[in-house]
Amino acid sequence: MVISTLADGITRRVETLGDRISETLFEPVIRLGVTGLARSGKTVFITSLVANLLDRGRMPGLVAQQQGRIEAAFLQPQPDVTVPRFDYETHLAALTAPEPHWPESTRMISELRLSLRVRPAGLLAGLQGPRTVHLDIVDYPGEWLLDLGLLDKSYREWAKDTLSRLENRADAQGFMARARSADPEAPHDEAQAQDLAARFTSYLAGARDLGSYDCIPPGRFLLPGDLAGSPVLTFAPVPVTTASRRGTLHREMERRFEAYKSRVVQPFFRDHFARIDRQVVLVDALGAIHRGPRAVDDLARSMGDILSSFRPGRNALLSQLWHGRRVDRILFAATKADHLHHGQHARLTAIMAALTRGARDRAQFAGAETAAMAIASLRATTEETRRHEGHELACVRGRLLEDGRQAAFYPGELPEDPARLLGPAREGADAWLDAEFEAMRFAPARLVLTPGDGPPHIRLDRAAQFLFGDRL
Ligand SMILES: Nc1nc2c(ncn2[C@@H]2O[C@H](COP(=O)(O)OP(=O)(O)O)[C@@H](O)[C@H]2O)c(=O)[nH]1
Ligand SMILES: [Mg+2]
Repeated sequence: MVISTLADGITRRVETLGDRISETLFEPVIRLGVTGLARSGKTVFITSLVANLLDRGRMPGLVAQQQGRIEAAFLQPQPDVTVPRFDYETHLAALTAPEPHWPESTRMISELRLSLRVRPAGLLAGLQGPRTVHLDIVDYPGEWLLDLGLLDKSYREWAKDTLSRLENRADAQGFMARARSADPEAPHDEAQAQDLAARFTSYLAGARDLGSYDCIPPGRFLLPGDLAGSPVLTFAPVPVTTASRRGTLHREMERRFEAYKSRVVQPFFRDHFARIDRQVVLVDALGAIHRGPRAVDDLARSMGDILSSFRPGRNALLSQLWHGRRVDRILFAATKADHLHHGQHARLTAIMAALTRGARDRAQFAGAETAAMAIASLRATTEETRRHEGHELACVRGRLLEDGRQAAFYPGELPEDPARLLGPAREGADAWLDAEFEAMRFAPARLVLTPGDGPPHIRLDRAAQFLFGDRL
């Protein structure tokens, strides 16, 4: 164990050194991580970002583009041959079809390399020819980041924490009854282990489907990929108080938990996470606000947990992997801002900024530069003002997802002061006091693109500028 970790560390060091050398001598590589909880908008973000980098007419906020220094952009084979390629063409085809639809949801890691040929700025402009900058975009589920916290825990500690988090959740009581009645010191019985794991997983899935933003690790239980059904995913928390003895349910659960850490969690952090340079975390803040104070509080907590995985020195494994290197910019972006009339975008941004500040405090984070933004990767609506009972209402209009009808929609008013939302969320209120906030799902709009333009978006160019514009 110790030896293999050490050896991994050494290989990484050599690799990092290699990266550095090739970076300075040859072509710079920016690894951009794109993460967020399920359905936060990762696939749509990457698809639209790539389309808008290939056709840059709608990217004036990207400084290198505005200065006319980007000569070309093209997709290339990615360097990591064992990671699935992000299926850009299929996703773009879905969004730009005659009857456009949102892409299928994906539940795995994937990667895409986009290369930009850029002329240098400033003093170097006259001296150097254009260089090629590679943008390696890595899409991975935010749920996986929350697994980092498992590495510092024993099975016993994890089981205790998890059971206490589930104790007061009404929908967890089915699983809790089984867990309480299980005798951890009885001989291991595979049928019982599978039953416990299945009930635990179905609680996690149910909570997610109800729109809970409270993510309980292990992240792979919901996004198993090709590990589905394997023993590393067949464990669950049961109440244990003593050290485990051979042949017991307790010992087997512990063994699988440890295997999950070393065979699933560690490789992800080593092979993918520790190589990221810049990170965007997508957040469905409007969805959480619609669901109420509890969802917003859960979201705030998850953001803190996600941010804490980027904290330098947070964990022995990571310190070893980062080697003093680290992610130096993290953007928290509230997605789907096209559900709001632009008159409310500043309020959404303020809420996001407050959540980000809260997450920094919660995670005791003092590392990378962080920023908050409200964006729409793909704008599905147009704006419209309607008169209603003598008032002017600033609405958005779009094609409804369920029946394809065109409708104008007024979501409600976000408060000017984010504390009006974050206060009740922190205090565990059941509902917003003064306002209700509706959520509506729109289908993507039919697109007629002028040559040179990518799909319509809101502030995707600013997001790109923050994330990698300084390196172009
Ligand atoms: N209106 C609007 N909806 C979006 C946008 N981005 C994502 N969505 C919605 O969010 C859903 C989930 O997006 P997706 O990219 O698949 O999320 P992922 O699970 O994080 O990859 C989509 O099916 C859309 O309904 C956007 O920019 N505007
Ligand atoms: Mg996806």
